[in-house]
Amino acid sequence: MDHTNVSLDSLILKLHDVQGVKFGTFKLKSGIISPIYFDLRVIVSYPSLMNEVSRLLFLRAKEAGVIFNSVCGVPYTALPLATIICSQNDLPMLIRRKEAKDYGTGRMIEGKIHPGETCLIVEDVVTSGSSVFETAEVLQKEGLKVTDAVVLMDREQGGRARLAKDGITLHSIISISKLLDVLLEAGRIEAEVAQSVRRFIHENSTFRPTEKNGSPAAKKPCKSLSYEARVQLPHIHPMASRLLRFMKEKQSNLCVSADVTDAKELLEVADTLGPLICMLKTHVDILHNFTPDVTSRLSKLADKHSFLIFEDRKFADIGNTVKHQYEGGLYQIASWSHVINAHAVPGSGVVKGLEAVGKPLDRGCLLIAEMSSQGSLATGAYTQAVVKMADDHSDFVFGFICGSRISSKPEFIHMTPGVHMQSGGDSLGQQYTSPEEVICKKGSDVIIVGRGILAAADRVTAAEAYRKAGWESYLKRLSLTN
Ligand code: S5P
Repeated sequence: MDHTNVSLDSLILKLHDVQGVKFGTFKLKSGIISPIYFDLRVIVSYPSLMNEVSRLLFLRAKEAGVIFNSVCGVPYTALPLATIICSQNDLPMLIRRKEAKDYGTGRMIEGKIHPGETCLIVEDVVTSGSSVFETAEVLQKEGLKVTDAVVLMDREQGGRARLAKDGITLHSIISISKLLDVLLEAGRIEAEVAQSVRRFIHENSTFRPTEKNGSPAAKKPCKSLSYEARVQLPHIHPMASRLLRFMKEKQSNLCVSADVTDAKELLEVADTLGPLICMLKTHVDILHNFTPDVTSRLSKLADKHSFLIFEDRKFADIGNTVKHQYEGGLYQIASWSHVINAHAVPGSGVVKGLEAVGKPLDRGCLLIAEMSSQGSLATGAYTQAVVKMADDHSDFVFGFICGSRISSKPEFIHMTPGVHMQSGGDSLGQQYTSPEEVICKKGSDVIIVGRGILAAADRVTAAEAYRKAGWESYLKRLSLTN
């Protein structure tokens, strides 16, 4: 038995000692009669218990490889737990107000908010997941990301599945099954009591997942799965699987953004950098000398060097219009570009329109969930809504343009632009992050690099440096999270 198990068993017994968990007949807020009741508020009267719970919550997040910048406790019981975690681990804390102040700033969150950063949620008990979700919503409205929550007790009544649907992975210290096992073994409860609690939990689930990805591999967060393991996922999109294969074979998570205005130069970039990249991103509408011949040559180069072509058209109109824009016009994008992207702002019609054209051709689409440019409006609740749209259209959408990992589903590919070895940006609002930050810290999968390579005196040497940096960051991430 390892140390964590020993302390977990004694923690369960202590919680029972202080009547944090009770058995009997209890009328819940919903009117339902429950044979078990948790009142974890009592633990504030037991400092050593508070410290132990806080230590285990933090440890759980670390073990799961969660990457976060700040911590927020769901009011009220988890507030002191978050305080201890932050104080002992030197982490910034955020406090969610239950009610907005009617004077001063009227803020719902106290503490310094850095939009774009990730906040870990801490909670005492999760039943349906709604309290965690409400806190996540408030944080997201302020531009923060919420990817994970840690909880002392999971009542196993659907909270985990419900939160997963909203892109939040729940990590618990104690499950109700474990609690019953330990109390039963210690002679604290009778077998019939345990049985009636199990039946009650089974019959009172608040959420029945309808998602298709129930395999053990699919449940592991993507940051700890290798690219090749993700190829094997049962519900992986064929385009994601093809890309992950190229990435693995070429040891490259580099997508070059070939933002050049001359067709000959575009083909030269594709041919010389082709061996180093998994994807080539184009903006064909900036070419001054576009002819259909350019795209047929580009397709041949993609075959020759094994990379995908991604026309960065950013479709953003009603379904009927984007259908025409994708299929026809001067560029006939659907006929040669493996991957396209779209803004979610028009609603799901944009995806449906694109899908009608792209699906029969086995194409794939990325949704723009966040942007690298200063002052981008694609944050918080908008980003979450994009993740939901992707979930709802995963037959065609296989990933995101984003700044960091925004979905816990390993089937989705996260691609990040605004990447440069040197920090800073340009005079028009572009903001740069390093390959290591993007892949290792933010948990994204692919770096998109334009001027970092195109503006270099020797593009091949620069591309190789980015390939190496991206790949080594990925290997580092794997070693940190496994
Ligand atoms: O948020 C975004 C989304 C995209 S697709 N920010 C971006 O910069 N892009 C694209 O990535 C942009 O259109 C350009 O083609 C590339 C970044 O180029 P760089 O030269 O700044 O690396």
